[in-house]
Amino acid sequence: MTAIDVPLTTSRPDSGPSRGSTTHISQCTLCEAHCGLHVTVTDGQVTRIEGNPDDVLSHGYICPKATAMGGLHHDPDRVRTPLRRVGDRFEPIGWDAAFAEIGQRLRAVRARTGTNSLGMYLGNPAAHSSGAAYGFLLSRALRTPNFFTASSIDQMPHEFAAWKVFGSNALIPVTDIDRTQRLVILGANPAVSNGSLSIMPGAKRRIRAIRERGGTVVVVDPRRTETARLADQHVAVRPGGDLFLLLGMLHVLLAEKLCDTRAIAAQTTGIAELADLIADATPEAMAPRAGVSAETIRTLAREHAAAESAAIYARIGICQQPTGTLVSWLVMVLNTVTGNLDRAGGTMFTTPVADVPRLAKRIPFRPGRYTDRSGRYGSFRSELPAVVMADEILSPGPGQIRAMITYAGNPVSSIPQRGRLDEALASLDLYVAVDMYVTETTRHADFILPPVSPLERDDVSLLTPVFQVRNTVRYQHRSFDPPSSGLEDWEILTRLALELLPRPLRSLPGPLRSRLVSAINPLRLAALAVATGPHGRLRKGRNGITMRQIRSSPGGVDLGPLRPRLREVIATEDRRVHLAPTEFVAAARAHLRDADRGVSDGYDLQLIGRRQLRSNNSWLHNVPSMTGGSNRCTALMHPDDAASRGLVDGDTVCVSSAVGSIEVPLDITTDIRPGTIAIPHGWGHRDTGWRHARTLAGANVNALHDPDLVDAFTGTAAVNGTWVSVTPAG
Ligand SMILES: Nc1nc2c(c(=O)[nH]1)N[C@H]1C(S)=C(S)[C@@H](COP(=O)(O)OP(=O)(O)OC[C@H]3O[C@@H](n4cnc5c(=O)[nH]c(N)nc54)[C@H](O)[C@@H]3O)O[C@H]1N2
Ligand SMILES: Nc1nc2c(c(=O)[nH]1)N[C@H]1C(S)=C(S)[C@@H](COP(=O)(O)OP(=O)(O)OC[C@H]3O[C@@H](n4cnc5c(=O)[nH]c(N)nc54)[C@H](O)[C@@H]3O)O[C@H]1N2
Ligand code: SF4
Ligand SMILES: [Mo]
Repeated sequence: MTAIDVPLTTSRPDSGPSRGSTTHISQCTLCEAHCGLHVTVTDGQVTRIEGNPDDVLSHGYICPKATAMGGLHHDPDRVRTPLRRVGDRFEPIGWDAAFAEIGQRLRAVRARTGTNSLGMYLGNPAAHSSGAAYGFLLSRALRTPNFFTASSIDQMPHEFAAWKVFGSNALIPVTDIDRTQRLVILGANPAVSNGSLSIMPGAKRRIRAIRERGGTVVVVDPRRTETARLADQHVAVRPGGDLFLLLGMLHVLLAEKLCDTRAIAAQTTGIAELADLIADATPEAMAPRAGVSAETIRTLAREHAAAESAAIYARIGICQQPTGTLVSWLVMVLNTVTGNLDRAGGTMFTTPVADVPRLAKRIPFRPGRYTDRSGRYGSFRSELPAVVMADEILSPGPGQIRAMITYAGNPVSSIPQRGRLDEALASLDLYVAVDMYVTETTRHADFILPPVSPLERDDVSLLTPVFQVRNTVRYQHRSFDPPSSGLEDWEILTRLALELLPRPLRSLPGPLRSRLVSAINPLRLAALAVATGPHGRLRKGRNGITMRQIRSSPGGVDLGPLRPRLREVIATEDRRVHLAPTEFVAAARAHLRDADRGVSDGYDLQLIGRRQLRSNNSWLHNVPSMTGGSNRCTALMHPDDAASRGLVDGDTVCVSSAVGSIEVPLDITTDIRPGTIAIPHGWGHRDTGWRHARTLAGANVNALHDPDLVDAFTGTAAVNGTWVSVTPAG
């Protein structure tokens, strides 16, 4: 373990009865919410995990997944030492030997076929520790265009829209849920997910509070979700119908002069182009395409305009669509034209400790600098969409990927790829996985490099505060000392990056190298970011916060509610909000012109996703307490659709699309819109090292999704709305 230049865990004696117990102030890092935890350890075992009531953002809330932090830590299947492939088995190898051999083989591939033949995929949990920054550092050291992340099956549409509208992909406005009087949720289920890009641990309580203070909550979703149950109104939009719903709302807002266009024009451009675009998009014209009545569209618009404050919060349901970027753009437009951008109770930019929104103005950002080899996708955020990864590995020719690193990702499960990624990863000259499990993906690796468990690391997340619904900063204390040979992700990634540097740097003597690596440890960088950030000592003098303060506070430091800062952070050249980017208007026009195709090539149902409270993408099914009960991979179907196919509850059905088919049990419910079925992702773990997960039923829903069906602007996989048919299995 490289020495970390900060004190170890701050722990306080347990007030409970068991002797020899220590309770640590920690954080759950399974999702963006990073809920504050009290982790009690007795004789080396996690014996209790509770919400930290002092946590300045989660206030004691935890979801049922929090206890999995203990399950993961003690999981006998978790990889704890570096592994090297020998034939069809993995054998332990020492860290130094692993880095030396990987370095030598990476450099050999680079010498043989060039930097373009190196590739990297960075997955979701990377963003839940400081490791993410070092992952990006490693991608730079690889100097390859073939860098992919889970963002391209996730939030890229929001980033692309933010870049066009506000001038930076980092400027995604956050929903001010705690002060709004009207919340419209579009394609998100925060009661289960606890918010993403508007991070709101304890979302249910926050949503209930809106209604308790006399406000209104509306959920627009093809399924009556756990969130919809808390709302005043549920609008069962047709999958992919959001574009038309929002265009219809915009028509009403402008045609009925419900917005103060003069005030809007002062800080924006494009209002006239918008008016022109929606001239014929009447609620009556939009209703069939949206699958929502004209009256509902009209009322949604009027009530939004009339509310004291209002926010539309849109998330993954609308990103994973062919119209993802357009819908994300229209959400920004509607929030702006109703006067709800940059005001309390609307949508606002955060003021986080590390001032990413402000820094974003200075970071050079050149989208479209290069493309994938087919020329279909331009780079965005210096990466290419993950749907092309299999092709970039399998298709011969210059630039074919021959060596790959994956970090905290399971793309074989999480990406639509027509089942080709297995073959692709197996065909590489070198594949290195930075992960703590043998998964659908990492089982193909030549080396698996496991980080210590999340309960064994101290950390401060600088990324999640950028999207929190309140400005805070919190410290994650370790609950266990790491094993003496354990490395954290950032150290593994830095060691890999060093192997790509010229000889004098990569062959430094061990002690010197350790000093160099520890000099850039994340806690040091965080201390620097805090000191120089908007709340730090350099700006605020003695009133500024310090790392010492953050570390010693029992639940983090509260930095106040979101505050108006559009003028300060806007990054467009003319410092105005661009409401009508030319290419968005043109694309929206094309959609309006297109005839509605209704059903598609004999497939008569539309498949959407579904997140489950005790699942976490693909990797929590090995913790037995997280499985069973309702947490199963089933297809939700409306009783009318079941009856017309002669299907009954519990039947195993075959779900087929143009690209594949899977078998799953049927779960019949009126909660889903007729014509739609919902299946969760991340299931089907047969060929992995997850001994418990392997025994569970379930299938990989991404086998049904076509990697060529993507959001037009970002290549984000459009997994919501895939046309399928359902028949009895067997
Ligand atoms: N328990 C749990 N929490 C999680 C995760 C998890 O796996 N499990 N994953 C985390 C991650 S990585 C993320 S990105 C976030 C995501 O957080 P959310 O965005 O809240 O994710 P979902 O619950 O998938 O919500 C998407 C909703 O969109 C709806 N939908 C599907 N198609 C359409 C459509 O065409 N239009 C509209 N309007 N709605 C549609 C779906 O029915 C679903 O209710 O959650 C995070 N939190
Ligand atoms: N059909 C469909 N597909 C989807 C989605 C959907 O809604 N529908 N949602 C998409 C979304 S929003 C996301 S974010 C992606 C996620 O896609 P990915 O990021 O590719 O996959 P995960 O399932 O999150 O897998 C995470 C991996 O990281 C490992 N891991 C966990 N913690 C750590 C850590 O601290 N360090 C390291 N080194 N490894 C760690 C786990 O063992 C696991 O192998 O899935 C996407 N796929
Ligand atoms: S919402 Fe649940 S999984 Fe996410 S951080 Fe909080 S406790 Fe962990
Ligand atoms: Mo995600």
